[in-house]
Amino acid sequence: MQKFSKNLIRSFPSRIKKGVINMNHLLITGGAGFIGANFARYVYESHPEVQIVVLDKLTYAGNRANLTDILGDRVKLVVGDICDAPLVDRLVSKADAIVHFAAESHNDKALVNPWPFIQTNIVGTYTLIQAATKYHKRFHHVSTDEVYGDLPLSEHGSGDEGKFTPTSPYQPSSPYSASKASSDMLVRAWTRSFGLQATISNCSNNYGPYQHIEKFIPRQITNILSGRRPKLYGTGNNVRDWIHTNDHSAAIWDILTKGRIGEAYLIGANGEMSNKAVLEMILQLMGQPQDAYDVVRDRPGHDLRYAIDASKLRTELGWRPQYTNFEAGLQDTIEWYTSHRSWWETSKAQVEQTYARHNQ
Ligand code: NAD
Ligand code: TDX
Repeated sequence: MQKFSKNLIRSFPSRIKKGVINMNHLLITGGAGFIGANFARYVYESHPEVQIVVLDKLTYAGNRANLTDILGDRVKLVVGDICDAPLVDRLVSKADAIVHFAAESHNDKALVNPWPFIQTNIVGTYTLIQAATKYHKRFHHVSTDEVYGDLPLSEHGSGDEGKFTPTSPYQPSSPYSASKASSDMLVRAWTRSFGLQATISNCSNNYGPYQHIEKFIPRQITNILSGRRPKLYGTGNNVRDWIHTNDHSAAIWDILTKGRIGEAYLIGANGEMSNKAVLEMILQLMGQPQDAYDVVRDRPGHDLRYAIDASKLRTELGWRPQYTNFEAGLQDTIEWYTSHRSWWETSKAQVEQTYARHNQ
C-alpha cells in the first residue's frame, strides 16, 4: 500500500483561482464564543450589507450575551449543534459562505476528557464540509498554529529558532491540537477530492474581550480582580505568540474575500512572549507585586513555543495587524474585564474549583 509522503500530507492544492463570491449571507459557526463573537461583531460593524446567522450550541464556552446587542434584523442566533446534519444542511443551503469557528478549544479540558473534541472538532467539521460541498458554498476553516506542534526554546526562554510557515509539517502534540489537525486534513481532502471551495487559517494565541476565563490571560486578570492569586504553569518559560482578536477578524475577512481557494494562511502578529513575562505585565498593570502569583502543576505535554511567520498573508493579501502595542492591548483587556464583572463573576468559582481538582 502506498504511504502518504510528507509532501502529500503538507500540500494543499491551489487549483482554483481567486473568485469574487457574494458574501451577503454569512453562516458563522461558534459565533457565540470568544473569537467567533468578535468576528461577528467585526463584520456587523464594518460590512453593513452582510446578514449573519450564527450557529452555536451554547456549550459552557458559548454565551448569548456575547451577541445580545447586535442580535436583530441583521444577526440571528440559531442554537444548535454542528454535528446535527439536517440542521447544518438547511443552514448551509441558505448561506453564501460559511466561516467555521465552532470547536472545543481548551487544551486543559482535552487532557481530562478528549471525547467532545473528537466529536465537535472532527465529526462537526465533517458534517459542515459535506453540506458545503453539496451546495458548492465557500467555506473558511478557522484553525490553530498548534497543528504544527511546538518549536524549541532558546536559553532565554524565547528565541529565533525559526517560526511556523505554511510548509511546516503537521505534528500536533495534544488531544486538542490533534483534533484540529484532523479537521484541517478533512478540509484539505474535501478540497482536493470533491472540489470544496475552502481556505484554512492557522492562527496564534488570541487575546481580547469575551475570552472565556479558563484561558491564560483572562484567568489571571479575573484572579486578581476576585482576590485570588494568578497561577503560572511550570517554569513559565513557555512562549506564546499573542495577537489581538480584532486583528484575527480582519485577517479572516481578507482571506474569505481575497484569499485563494485551496490555500492555507498563517495568522500572527509577531507577539512572542513567555508566559512569565505576560503575567508580570498583568501584575504591573494591575498594581500588584511582581511575585504575587503561585507556580502550579505544569500541563502534561506542554508545548514549548509557538511563533508564526505570516509573510504569505502580508504579501499576498496586504493584511497588517493594527494592535501592535501588546501592553496597550492588554491594558484595554484588563479594563474590559474590570467593567464587565457580571459577564464572568458567576462562573469564576466553578472554573477555579475545576482547576484546583487538577492542582492547577
Ligand atoms: P471558544 O471555546 O471561546 O468558543 C467556541 C464556540 O463554539 C462556543 O461558542 C461554543 O458554544 C461553540 N461550540 C462548541 N461545540 C459546538 C458544537 N458542537 N456545535 C455548535 N457550536 C459549538 O473558542 P475560541 O477561542 O473562540 O476559538 C474559536 C476557534 O478558533 C476554534 O476553532 C479554535 O480552534 C480556533 N483558534 C483559537 C485560538 C485562540 O487563541 N483561542 C487561536 C487559534 C485558533
Ligand atoms: O492558568 C494558566 N496558567 C498558565 O501558565 C493557564 C490557563 C495557562 N497557562 C499557560 C499554558 C500556555 O502555555 O499559558 C499558555 C496559554 O494557555 P491557554 O490560554 O490555555 O492557551 P493555549 O493552550 O496556548 O491554546 C490557545 O491558543 C491556541 C487556545 O486556547 C487554543 O484554542 C488555540 O488554538
